[in-house]
Amino acid sequence: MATDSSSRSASFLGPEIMALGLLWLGFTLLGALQTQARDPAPKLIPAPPLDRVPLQPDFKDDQFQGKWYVVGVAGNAFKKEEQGQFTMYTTTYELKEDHSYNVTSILLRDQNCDHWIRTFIPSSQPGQFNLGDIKRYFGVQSYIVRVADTDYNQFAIVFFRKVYKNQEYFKTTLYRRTKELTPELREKFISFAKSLGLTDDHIIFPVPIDQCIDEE
Ligand code: DBS
Ligand code: DBH
Ligand code: DBH
Repeated sequence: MATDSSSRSASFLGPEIMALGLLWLGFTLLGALQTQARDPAPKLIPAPPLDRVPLQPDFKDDQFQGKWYVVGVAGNAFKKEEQGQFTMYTTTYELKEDHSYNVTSILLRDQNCDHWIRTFIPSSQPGQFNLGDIKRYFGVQSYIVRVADTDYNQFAIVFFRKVYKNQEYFKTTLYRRTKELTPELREKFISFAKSLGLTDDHIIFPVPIDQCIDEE
């Protein structure tokens, strides 16, 4: 029997080796615990399954192009109280020949206008994208973008999910073509965020500014 031969070989090794093995196991577990204490994994609301996130039907990539103001942000790593003043930024989508987007976000950071440029590559479902050249982003294991709802010329609601260092983060952004937010869109975004499992303290409405985001 298999159990017989394994216990026979274990006793054959002798008590000293067994004790060393247990000691090794003990230190390994202790080490793992210590690593966890030093670098605690943040407790996050789990991301909804992708098939439960709406997808804009009949997505038109050409009409989605251009500049969007980010007038709402919500996500499992966003906390209203801890974020301080969160200023408005813009994200601009430009279609390339191959139907990928060049995506540029411009943010005010420490009195500078930060440009954050990446590529979104279309997936098999129109309206869903993967981050291009993912190896450039250390620790990012997967990154998916899904346009949930848009009318192209006024608003869009976009869902993002990334796995970063084995942690699953998700966020949703409310885009507008202008800096103003209507009460109706505000409520629509809140109810969308809540449908993803988020609560009010995860939902942020960035403060409009004039620096950086008015260019072009
Ligand atoms: O681009 C993102 C997609 C993203 O930044 C997050 C989630 C999905 C996110 O949670 N970001 C926060 C933590 O990295 C942040 O503070 O930016
Ligand atoms: O700077 C960033 O990391 C950033 C800016 C705008 C970002 O990750 C994003 C939008 O998703
Ligand atoms: O590293 C990052 O923070 C990052 C990488 C890819 C990021 O925030 C993002 C895409 O939005």
